[in-house]
Amino acid sequence: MKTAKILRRTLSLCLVLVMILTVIPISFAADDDLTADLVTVNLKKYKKINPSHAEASSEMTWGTKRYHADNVLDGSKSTTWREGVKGHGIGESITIYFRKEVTISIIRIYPGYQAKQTGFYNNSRPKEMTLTFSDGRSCTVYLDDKVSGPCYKLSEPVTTEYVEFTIDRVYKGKSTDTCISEIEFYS
Ligand SMILES: [Ca+2]
Repeated sequence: MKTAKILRRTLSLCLVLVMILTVIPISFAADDDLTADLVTVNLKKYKKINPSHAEASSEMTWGTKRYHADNVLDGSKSTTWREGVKGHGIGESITIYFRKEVTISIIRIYPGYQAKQTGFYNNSRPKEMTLTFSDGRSCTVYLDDKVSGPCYKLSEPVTTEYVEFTIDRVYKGKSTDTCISEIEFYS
């Protein structure tokens, strides 16, 4: 009888330990699980962040036109960054730097070359991009194929020195070159 009691207590203790060991890793995983979710927001409730500059893994030059990285920060949807490698630019990236660490809540992206509707569909547009922050965390944004400036809310505000956008998948245009017209950040 006494042995049965000890056995029951031991089993109960083991069950509790298993439950604790299962829950602990899940709670740690949840902390690292950063996401960027498409949202409709009133941007007037957020403060716009002024970046320092942009650098890209490649840029296209065509005649006298240079489609450089800083074109995503000039406030004009008629100017664009255009990656400059052969193919659709899968794996190419553009990095936006800030003067000091900033805390970002919302990221707005104007994908493709938004100068004209024809310019948009003539060039390739990002469909999926990985965003990487200076603390090493990253998340993915999924973009619709239309002339627009969708906003993405981070699952928690991220303090960072830069944001790197890497092209993972694209909507193919007549030209293989992939473009981004503007990127904005809000805290
Ligand atoms: Ca621009």
